[in-house]
Amino acid sequence: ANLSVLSRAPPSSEVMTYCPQTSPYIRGPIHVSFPSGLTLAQVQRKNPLVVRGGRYRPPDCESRHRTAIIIPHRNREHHLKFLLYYIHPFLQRQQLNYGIYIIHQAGNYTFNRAKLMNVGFREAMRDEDWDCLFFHDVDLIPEDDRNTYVCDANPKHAAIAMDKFGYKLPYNLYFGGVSALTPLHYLKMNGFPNNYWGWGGEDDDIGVRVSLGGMHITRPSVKVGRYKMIKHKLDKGNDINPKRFNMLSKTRQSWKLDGMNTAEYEIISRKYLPLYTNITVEIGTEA
Ligand code: UDH
Repeated sequence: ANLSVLSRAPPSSEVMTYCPQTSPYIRGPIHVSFPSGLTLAQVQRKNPLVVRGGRYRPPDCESRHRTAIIIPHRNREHHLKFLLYYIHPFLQRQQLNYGIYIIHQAGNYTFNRAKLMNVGFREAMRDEDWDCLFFHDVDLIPEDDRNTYVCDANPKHAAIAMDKFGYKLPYNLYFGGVSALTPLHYLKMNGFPNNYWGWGGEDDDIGVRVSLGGMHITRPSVKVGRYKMIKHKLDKGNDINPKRFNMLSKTRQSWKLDGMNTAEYEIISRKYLPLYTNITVEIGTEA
């Protein structure tokens, strides 16, 4: 036996019990603003219990949930700073065992949000047996901590009410922004498509995959699933994808042939930073 571990085990009277079903630290609405001059060092100081790789577990009870946050990224460091500032305390108030993953697309070739999610899924699952993955745009800040970052029995679209859409769902099948799937959900729908390069379409493809995988979309209430988007313009290297409507009309034929089962990429680096795990990946170019 590993004696160093045994000697650190707490006496049996102090064995950790599960956290309560509902966290006592949840407060409800969050006022979101963007303080100028915020630094990552400040975020680190405000979150002393977050450890290497952006990991956390409640200090006083055993969490009921293991959630990985997967964030597709390139050239949005200023958004990432604000997201980390809000999301770490948010997840801690929910008493989650969590980890934050930034999936950073290497190079200057056209951005591919959905393929980066496939990378995030596979690479996060190498670290830990996560029971829920939150696929999360970098520019969306949750405005209510009753929007719990845990999975449902079906894939959950969490960003139901975004400020840019007047805090309403823009259309029924919308699955963009923030969504939550278990590993089983993810594999049932063969993950996300790899072939949507540039802006648009991939989130609708993912929404269709949910039903093709024999599942349906669940959502929190509009009162709770509120998000503020950090305003920005379309990025360089992420032009609107003109093929998106044509591709979307073929999801039914393509979903089993393209997805998690065909995601090819090369990991450039994996860094366990103080507030997140950064995975830089080469995802190639359009066929
Ligand atoms: N992302 C990056 N870097 C990029 C592009 C996208 O990190 O260069 C990530 C980031 O997590 C972002 C997500 O991909 O939140 C989605 O991309 P987006 O923010 O460009 O998409 P969204 O629809 O923004 O939220 C639309 C901006 C205005 C476009 C108007 C087109 N009609």
